[in-house]
Amino acid sequence: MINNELNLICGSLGISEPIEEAKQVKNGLINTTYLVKTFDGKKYMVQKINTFVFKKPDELMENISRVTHFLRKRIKESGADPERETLRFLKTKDGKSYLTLENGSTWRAYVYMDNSFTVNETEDLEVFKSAGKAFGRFMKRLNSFPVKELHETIEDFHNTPKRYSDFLESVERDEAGRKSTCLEEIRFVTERCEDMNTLMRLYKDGKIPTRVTHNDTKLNNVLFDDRTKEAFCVIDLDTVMPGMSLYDFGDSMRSGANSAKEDEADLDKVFLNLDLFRSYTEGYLSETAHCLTQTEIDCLPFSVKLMTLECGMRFLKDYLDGDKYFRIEYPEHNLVRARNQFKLVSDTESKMDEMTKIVRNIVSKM
Ligand code: GN1
Ligand code: MG
Repeated sequence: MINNELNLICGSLGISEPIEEAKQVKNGLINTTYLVKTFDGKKYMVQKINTFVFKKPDELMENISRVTHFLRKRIKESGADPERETLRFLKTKDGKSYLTLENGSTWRAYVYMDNSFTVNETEDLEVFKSAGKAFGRFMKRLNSFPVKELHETIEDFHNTPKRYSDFLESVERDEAGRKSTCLEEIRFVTERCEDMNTLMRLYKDGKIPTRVTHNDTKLNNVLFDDRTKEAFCVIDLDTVMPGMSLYDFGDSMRSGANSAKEDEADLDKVFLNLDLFRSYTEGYLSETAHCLTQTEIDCLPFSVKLMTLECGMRFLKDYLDGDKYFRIEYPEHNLVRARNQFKLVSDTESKMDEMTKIVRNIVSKM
């Protein structure tokens, strides 16, 4: 059944060969992704865009087209291979980079990168350092991109104070009748209300610049090379928007420097691994130190706490709303994710001084 639909989609996106094999890839929590192999041996990633989350796929794809076009030029200028280091999306006959079917579903496809792999979590310091370099390079290469031309694909995506007020509304509404089951977690968030505005205040005061940011820098959003084991291409460009560099740094640590998976229920296993923190920071700053401002560098440790708190708050909000946003595998899944993130926040709070020392030490050696 799905193969018939995929054949139709691929055909409309200019892939004439029929599909030999299609496998669902279960990495993301939002879109639905298939790795498709056609009979001529070529491979594509075909994705159904979640239009509940991404309400304007045209603007989303316009952002992606502009950013990948710009990256391709920059990569070529630097002597690297643009086909390897950025994604290439397929086009319909009318030159559009996505397709809406009669049933309303919206699809797009990009060329699969051969000899690559993704990592959901790692203890390997070199792997994580390499991810830091790749996300740093991504920001550096887009440094001169005209950021005002980008659409805000999800409004207020990392606007933490706004996320906090949305969260409080969900608590008040208690739509799924679950509030009584998570009072402790709600308190965890409200006790930290002072933190919500910290970065936004600096941003509004002009102390932190607007940059082109990825906004979803999970470790599994970068591809690694099978042979060299180096991270070479940043993927999942749906949330590329104007933002703060600190969103990307903090979110990478939230996902990659967590000693456990983001939905590990045994909280004793959840802590911030400082060795991983150091490695990623070394990789990231080796690419970006010259373009980051002192305030951005000073806020790196705090961003880890804030992005983790924000994500935990989003999971808890979704639990309170009745699981409308994130894909879940069992009824308490979002609550388990939220608890996990809050444990990581607590651990991060106790390690703030050490993180600051690590950042200073790295910068002093540059
Ligand atoms: C979502 O789909 P995925 O896994 O790449 C979410 C991120 C969250 C992440 C948590 C558009 O990303 O913001 O940090 O789940 N993406 C969107 O795992 O909301
Ligand atoms: Mg993703």
